[in-house]
Amino acid sequence: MGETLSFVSFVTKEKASPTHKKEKLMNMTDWTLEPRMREFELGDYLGAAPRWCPSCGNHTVLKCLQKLCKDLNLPPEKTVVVSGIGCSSRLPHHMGTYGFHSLHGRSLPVACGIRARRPDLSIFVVTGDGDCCAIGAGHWLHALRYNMKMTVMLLDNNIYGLTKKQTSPTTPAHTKTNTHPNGAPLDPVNPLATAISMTNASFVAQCVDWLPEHLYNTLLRAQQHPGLAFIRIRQRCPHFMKGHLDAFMNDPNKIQILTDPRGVLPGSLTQTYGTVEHDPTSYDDAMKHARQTDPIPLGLLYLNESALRYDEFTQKGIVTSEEEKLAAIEAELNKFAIL
Ligand SMILES: Cc1ncc(C[n+]2csc(CCOP(=O)(O)OP(=O)(O)O)c2C)c(N)n1
Ligand SMILES: [Mg+2]
Repeated sequence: MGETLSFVSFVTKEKASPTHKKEKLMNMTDWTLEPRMREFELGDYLGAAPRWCPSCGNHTVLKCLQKLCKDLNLPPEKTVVVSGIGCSSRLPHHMGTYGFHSLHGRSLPVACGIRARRPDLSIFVVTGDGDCCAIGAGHWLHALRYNMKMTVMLLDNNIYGLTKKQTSPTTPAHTKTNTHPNGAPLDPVNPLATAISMTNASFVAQCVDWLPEHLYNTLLRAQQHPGLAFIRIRQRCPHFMKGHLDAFMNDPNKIQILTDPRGVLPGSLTQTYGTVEHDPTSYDDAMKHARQTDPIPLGLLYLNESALRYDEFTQKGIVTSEEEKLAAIEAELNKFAIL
């Protein structure tokens, strides 16, 4: 009612020319159908309340991802978080964006499918060490090679968490688990060295869950990368791997920050931890750091910005007109014409 009154008073009091009046009226109401520039808040990225154990590393990853989306003002309807199965893979439920909680080991083929058809979306993948390095290992390697634009977070707690403590490919040898009560017999897979060695891999970084500033800066750097950014996050599992990373958390000498202008911003970490200059474009240096387990190297280990991107090939033809699509179908059918 208030609005109507002010509208009437505006029309009657105004003594201007009809064109001027029309312009004024147009300005009063925005009739354009274009969506306006929107500012998002942290609350726009909140989903269901997380039910992970207290001090599980998944909480840090969730918070960093939500803050990143907010800081980059990513529209929630243009953002998708894809996961497999595991405690970590529940993360999409806790985001206020689109999400795809897929099958065990299948986050990457789903994400690659989305990327192939939706160049406009921001894609984040969350996968556990079992999900990625065991059942999903084939998909993992080929996704690295396809190098489609997306950020892949390997939440590596060195155990199958959801199914209650079975040996995963990254479980340290001799760890007693439900599948190996006398201790895991084999040395673990090294996800960093494996990723770097894959043909056409382009971005491999490492973080730890208890240093959120560095994790956030790594996600930020990954977003600037044109291809697949693979981030291994060393992660606590307070229930099934109690204290397994305590030594690294409690002793600053057991963390080493890799620095380079092309790498991850070290932020305030340089005040506490030792740094080492590292050229991420050197394959040999990247491999050297990938094999280093103590101290844990943090930052961008490997970068190859000229690696080919498979999404650039698969996206060809998506924005063709109806006529062009019909002509393409005709051309295909004509191949079978009997002359
Ligand atoms: C095809 C298939 N095989 C096995 C399972 C059982 N399963 C569910 S989660 C999981 C392991 C999860 O471990 P990880 O990927 O490390 O995630 P975390 O729970 O540690 O975050 C397994 C074996 C399943 N759901 N589907
Ligand atoms: Mg795990």
